[in-house]
Parts: sequence; structure tokens; C-alpha cells
Amino acid sequence: MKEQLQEIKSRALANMQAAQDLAALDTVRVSVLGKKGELTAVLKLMGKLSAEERPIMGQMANAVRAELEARLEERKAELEAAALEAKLAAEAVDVTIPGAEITMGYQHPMNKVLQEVKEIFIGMGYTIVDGPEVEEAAYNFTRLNIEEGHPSRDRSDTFYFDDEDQVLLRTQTSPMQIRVMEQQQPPIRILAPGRVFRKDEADATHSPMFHQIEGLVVDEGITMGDLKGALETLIKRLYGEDAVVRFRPHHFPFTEPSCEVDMQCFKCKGKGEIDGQICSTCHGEGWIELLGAGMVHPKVLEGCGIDPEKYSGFAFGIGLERMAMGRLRFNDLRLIFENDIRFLSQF
Ligand code: 2NL
Repeated sequence: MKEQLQEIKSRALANMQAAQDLAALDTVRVSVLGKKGELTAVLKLMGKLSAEERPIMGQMANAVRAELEARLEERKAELEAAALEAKLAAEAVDVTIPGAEITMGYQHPMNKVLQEVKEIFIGMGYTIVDGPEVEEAAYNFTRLNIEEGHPSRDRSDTFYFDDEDQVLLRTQTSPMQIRVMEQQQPPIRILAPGRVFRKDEADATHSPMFHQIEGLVVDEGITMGDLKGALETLIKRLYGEDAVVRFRPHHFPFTEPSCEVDMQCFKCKGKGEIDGQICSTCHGEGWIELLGAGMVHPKVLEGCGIDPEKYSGFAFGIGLERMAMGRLRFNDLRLIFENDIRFLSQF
């Protein structure tokens, strides 16, 4: 019996040592000290011992039980510490690792320039107006004094929806201004930005869809001087007070007289060349064309129910992409529409 106790003890100690988690350790405890455990089974045999042997064996059995229980507690503490250690290691946070970078959103460069232009005109008392992209030929052409057969009406230039060439994608935002003039008597001071469409092959300076900002002012006594003042203000606010502006005669069916407005090239300062090389920004011109403008044709005013004897007005049209290219200084229009973040994030 003594040997049996020793053997139970050493096997239990070995099993406790071998147990790698609390569940395994508990299995060892139950198998030795539990109700049906090995040690319990031995103690049940005590009754069969002689009166002299019983207390000795009893003492011995109690000592074994006490030792096993002590070791059990010890091993339990060891395993708990190891488990905690492992958990801490697994959940360790290195607070010195740099945080994940957050990409901030920002305005598209086109929107930025649009916003700048809008704010400049809002500051001069203009109201922003918006209208349909699908238009009637009457509003897009006829009422702007663009006659039947004019090249801009050609099917090779304009996107039509119908066989009669009556419904189209607007080629300019002027139809919106016509709508305002026929609904409202002067004073009128509006800005009409929006998408316009022309059947152009895409290249560095053309796109079948682009953005235009048109402006219109109609009141008593409006002159070409008012036109010059408004556009010079725009260009100097946008490009800096030192920008040099030139007004050059031109022709549009909807304005008379008409002009185009250029800005002296900021790269070559109007010389057209830099160190004997043709300037790549203005292609040797010395000037960069920015927009078209003019005094609203009397026929256009009349067609909207505004008396051209009493009122006069000026109008202008700006290609926003071209303006952005000059303002943000890049040279291929297609970059604006590709939406490559490597390009867009530079502005
Ligand atoms: C350009 C520049 C321009 C206008 C647009 C306009 C609008 C009305 C009446 C008269 Cl409602 N004119 N807009 C005027 C001059 C130039 O755009 O290069 N267009 C082809």
C-alpha cells in the first residue's frame, strides 16, 4: 500500500507537470483526488488494514494528499500566469508604431476655379443661375441670332436627339440667359455656369464635354466700359493685379460689337520667346486667349421682350477648363477629366 501511494504520488506529480492548461490540470486532479480518484480509492481500502498500520498509512495518505493539493495550487498558479503572459503578448499594442494615414478629401481643381470665379462675380452683385443640359435649338441657336445653316448648328458640331435638329445638348450656357431675359425685365446681372457639349475630338485643348461660364448684364446705359471693367476685375482677381489684359475685336452673332479678351503670357511676359526658344505656354503668341464677350445684339434683346432702345447689355463666355489650365498652369486638358489622383492631388 505504501508503494502504491508513492506510485500514485509520483505519477500525479508527473501528470501535473505535463498538463499545459487549466483544463488538463483539472483532469489530473479529478483522476487522483476526485470521488472516484486513485487516492480516494486507496483510502477506501484503509478499513482492511490492521489497527497498528491504519494510523501510519492514514498519516502517509494525508501527507500525499496534502502534497498533491499544494502542488496542484502551485501548478495552477503557474499555468494561470503563463496564460496571462500569452494573452498579453498576443494583445500587445506598440504605441510607437505610426498611425494609419488618413487621406483627406479635397475639391477637384475645376470646382476650385469655378468657386473662385463665382465668388468674384457674386461680389459684383451677380446671381448664379442654372438650367437644363438638354435644350431646344430655339434657345441654343435661333434666339441668339444664330441663323439656320450657321456652321455651329451643323450635325458634325452639335449633338442632336431628333431627326429635325430641334432638341440637342446645349453647346453653350446662353439658353439659360435667354430664359431669364424673357421672364424678367432689367436690371439683370447673372452668371450661368455649367456643362456644355460639342462634337470635338478629344486632344490637349478640346473635349466633347467642357464647362462654360457665361455672364450677362442688362440695364439702362450699360456700355463697353462696363464690360471692360467687369472682365478686368475678373482677370486681375484671378491671376493677380499685375495681369495685363487686352481686348481684341472679334465677331459673334449674338453680340455687336464683339471682342475676345487675352491675357499677356505670364511665362514669357508677352515676348513669345524665352532665351531664343518659342514660349511653350503661349506658343510664341505672347498672349493667352481667355474668353469672348460683347454688347448683347439688339435683336437678341428684342427677341426676349426687352426694348433695345431703352436697355443695353454686355455678355461674355468663359471656357472653364482653359481658365483652369491658365490658373493652375498645366497644359493638357485631358488631365482634368482622367481623374488620376496623382494629378489632381497637386492642386
Ligand atoms: C465664346 C464666348 C460668348 C456670349 C458668349 C451671350 C449670351 C447672351 C446674349 C449674348 Cl444671352 N451673348 N453670350 C457673348 C459673347 C461671347 O462666349 O467664345 N463663344 C463662342
